[in-house]
Amino acid sequence: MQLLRTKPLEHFREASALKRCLHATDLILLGVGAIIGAGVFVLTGVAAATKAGPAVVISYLLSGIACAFSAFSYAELSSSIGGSGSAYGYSYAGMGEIFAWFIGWSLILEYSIATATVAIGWSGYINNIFLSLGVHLPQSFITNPSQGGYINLPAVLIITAITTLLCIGVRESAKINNIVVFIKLIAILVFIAVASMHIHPNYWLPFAPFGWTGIAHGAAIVFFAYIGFDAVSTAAEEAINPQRDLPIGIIGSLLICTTLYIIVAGLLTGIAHYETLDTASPVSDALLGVGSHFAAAIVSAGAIAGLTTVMLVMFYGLTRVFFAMSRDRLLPPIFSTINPKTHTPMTIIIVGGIVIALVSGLMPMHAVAELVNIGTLCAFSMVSLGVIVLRRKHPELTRSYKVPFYPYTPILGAGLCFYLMLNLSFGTWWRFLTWMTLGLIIYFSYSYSHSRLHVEKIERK
Ligand code: ALA
Repeated sequence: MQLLRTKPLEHFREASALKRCLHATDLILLGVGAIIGAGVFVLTGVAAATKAGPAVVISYLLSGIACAFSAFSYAELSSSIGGSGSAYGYSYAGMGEIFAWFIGWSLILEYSIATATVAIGWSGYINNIFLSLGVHLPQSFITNPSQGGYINLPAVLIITAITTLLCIGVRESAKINNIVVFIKLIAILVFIAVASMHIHPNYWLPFAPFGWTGIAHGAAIVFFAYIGFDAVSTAAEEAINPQRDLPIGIIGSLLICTTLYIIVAGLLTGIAHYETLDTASPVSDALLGVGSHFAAAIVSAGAIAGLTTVMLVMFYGLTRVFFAMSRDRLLPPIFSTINPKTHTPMTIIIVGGIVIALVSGLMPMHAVAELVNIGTLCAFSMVSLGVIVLRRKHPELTRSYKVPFYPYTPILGAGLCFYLMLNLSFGTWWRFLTWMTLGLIIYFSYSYSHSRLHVEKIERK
C-alpha cells in the first residue's frame, strides 16, 4: 500500500519560491505559444498524404475533442489543486505515489523529446532559409551521425539560446513568447486569407481515401499539434490568480488553436492535392504551388517563430515538472534549488538544456513525434481519471472550475485518449514501455526510499 501513499493537499499550499508574475493573457499566449508549431506546419501534410487524405480535417476534429475533454479535466485540477507539477501533482494527491511517478516520468518524456524534435525541425527550416539565400551550410554540421554528419549544430545552438533565456527568468521568457506568438498568428492568418482565394474543390475528393482507419491513424499523429495546452498548468505557481486564470489559459488557448487548425487543414487540402503534401514544409510549399511567394515567405518566418516558442514552453514545462518531482524528493534535491537572483530552477534548466541539446544534435528523430504523443496521451487519460478519483476522495475541495457533464466528460476523455494510443505503431509502444521500465527501476532503486512522504513517516515513528 506504500506505493499508493498520497500527498496531503496542504503540501500544495506551501509557499512557493517561484515568482508570481503571469496574468490570464500571458497564460493564453503561453498556451498558444506551446501549441502551434511543428504539428500544424509539418504533420498536417504528412497525415494528409500518408494517413487520412483531405479527411485530415476530421482527424483534427477527433483529436481536438479528445484534447478538449482532457483540457476540462486539467482546468478543474489545476484550479483546485495547482502546483507546478501539473498532472504529476494531481495524481500524487488523488491516486498515489506510483501513479504520480509514472505520470511525471511520461511528462518528462513528452516535454524533453518534444523540445528536441522541434529543435531538429527548426534547424531544417533555418537551413531552407539559408538555401533560398544561396548559402550552403556545411552538411556535416546540419546532420546527425546516422545521416553521415557530425552534429546538427543549429539545433544545438537554438537549445542553448532557449536554455539561457529560461535561466534569465520567467517574466522575460513570457515577454518574448508574447511577441513571437503574435508573429505566428499573423502567419496563420495570412495563410488562411491567401489560401481561401485558391481553392480547388476537386482536391477534396476522394475525401477519405483511406477510410476510418486512416482518419484514426491521422488523429493519433496530428494529436502532436495540440500538445502544449497542458504546459499552461505547470505555471500554477507563477500565475497571479491561478484559480481563475488557469482554466482561462488552458481552455482559451485550446479553443483558439482548434479553430485555426481545422480551417488550416481544410484549406491546405483544398489548394494542393493531398498526395503532394508529404514534405518538410507543406504549408509554405502549398502557397508556392499557387504562386504566392510572398505569403510563403511570411509563413516560413511564422513557422520558425512558432517552433521557437514551442521549444520555449515545452522546455519550461519540463523544468517545472522536474522541479516538482525533486521537491517531493522522488528525484535528487539538487534539481529543486532556486537561484535567488533569477528565481528560476537553474540547475535543472542547465542539465536539461545539455541533455536536450545532445539529443537534438545527435539523434535521428523520425518517429519521435509518436513517442511524444503516447507519453502525453497516457498522462491525459490519467488526468481525466484523476478528476473522478478526487471528486470521490476530496469532495470538500474548493473547485473554482468544474468539468461540465461530470462524469461523462472525464470518462469519454480517458477513453478517447486510450483509443488514440491504440492507433500508434507497435514500435512506439515498444519504446514507450522501455522508457516506463527504466522509470520503474529508478523509482524502486531511488525514489521510493527518498520520497518526502517516506522520510516524514519514518521521522514520525
Ligand atoms: N503542439 C506542438 C507542435 O505542434 C508540440 O509543435
